[in-house]
Amino acid sequence: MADDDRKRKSPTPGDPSVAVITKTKPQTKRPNMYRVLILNDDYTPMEFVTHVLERFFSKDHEAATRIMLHVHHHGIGECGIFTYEVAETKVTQVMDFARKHQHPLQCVMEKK
Ligand code: TYC
Repeated sequence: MADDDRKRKSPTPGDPSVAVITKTKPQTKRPNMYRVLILNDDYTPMEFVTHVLERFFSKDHEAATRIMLHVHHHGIGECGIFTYEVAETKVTQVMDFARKHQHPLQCVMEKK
């Protein structure tokens, strides 16, 4: 090959004179987040709801009482925001716990 040709041609893969720079894309994708909500009803005792918020959502007694009263007055309220699997687990835990104690408390998740 003529010298002029070699300069114009793309370097051959594997040519030890060629440095390969691998650009890694920063992984900045945030996961989808889900709101876990509890619904008001006429039968579940207030103390039970407060206990649920302390037990499954790590709220202190004051925060749990505030959320419970918000739900009591407004019909619905937020327990927390989680990734899909965590939100799903919380909903199942609350529903199982309410059923076990024969309370009609409802807990749902919604995409943010
Ligand atoms: N409304 C219920 C009562 O008066 C209390 C309650 C609060 C129930 C919040 C559910 O998510 C709830 N006993």
